[in-house]
Amino acid sequence: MPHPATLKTYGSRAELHSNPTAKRLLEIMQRKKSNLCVSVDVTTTAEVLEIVRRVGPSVCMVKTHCDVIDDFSLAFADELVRLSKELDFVIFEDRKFADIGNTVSLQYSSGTHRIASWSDLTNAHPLPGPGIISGLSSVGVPLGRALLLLAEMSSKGNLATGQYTRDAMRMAREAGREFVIGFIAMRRVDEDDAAKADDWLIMTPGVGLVAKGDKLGQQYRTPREVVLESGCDVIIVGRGIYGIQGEEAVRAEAERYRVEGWEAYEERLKRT
Ligand code: 5BU
Repeated sequence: MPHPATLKTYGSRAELHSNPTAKRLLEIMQRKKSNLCVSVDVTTTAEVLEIVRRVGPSVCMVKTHCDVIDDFSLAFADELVRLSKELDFVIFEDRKFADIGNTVSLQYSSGTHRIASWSDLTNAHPLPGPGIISGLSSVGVPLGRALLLLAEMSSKGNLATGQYTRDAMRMAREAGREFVIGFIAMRRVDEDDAAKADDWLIMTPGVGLVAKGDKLGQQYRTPREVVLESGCDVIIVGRGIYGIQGEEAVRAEAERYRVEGWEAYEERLKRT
């Protein structure tokens, strides 16, 4: 039996969310025919912006690691936000918060990066317990932001498996869907009856059409495996796109992944 979320269009699922970022993301996905998020893991603001301008038309979301950018500034963040409106995508800072509620609320709102001021979506490890969600939501909810919990990871030997993954799901359900909109996971982790009653978004890194992994434990699957076979909603691709040589080639590769991801989604909608 396919998971109910995998039989609905992204557009119709927008109505099942009250969180403004979740709604906007699903509407963008439908409008741009894209379930592709590009992860822009380069170390200067100029490179980030150049890649975003190239891949922007093909993506529903751009993912950042702001702490790897040498010359990060709030002016850069302003430009990224401007591009997100012009080119119609959501910004996801992959911060992976992992501390007590009070500390993460400060890390989210303050410091050099002021993540909550420019990033629509961020993520957190459930490891510290539900206080991490409360801390982040006190900052994010008034701004219309959203959170994913890391229920699983793509890297070899990671510990987010079995009971830990189930507990992440339970923690999200108990927190409610005002702020937590889904999970980083490799498959539909929202598979029990209580979870299926709600609409959760599953976003999945470790996606590549060529390489099977890297030397540091990353593991790749194709868009088809992720979207059609595992029922995930968003594919997250980094080096597979921005690592291609040539500016025009980066644009073309993003488009290739968009088409692969969208065809897998259309195929899954046809199942009954
Ligand atoms: P890659 O170049 O496609 O391997 O980049 C993957 C990105 O997704 C990179 O920014 C990682 O930090 C991120 N990621 C991941 O690869 N695996 C995970 O489980 C999580 C994030 Br959570």
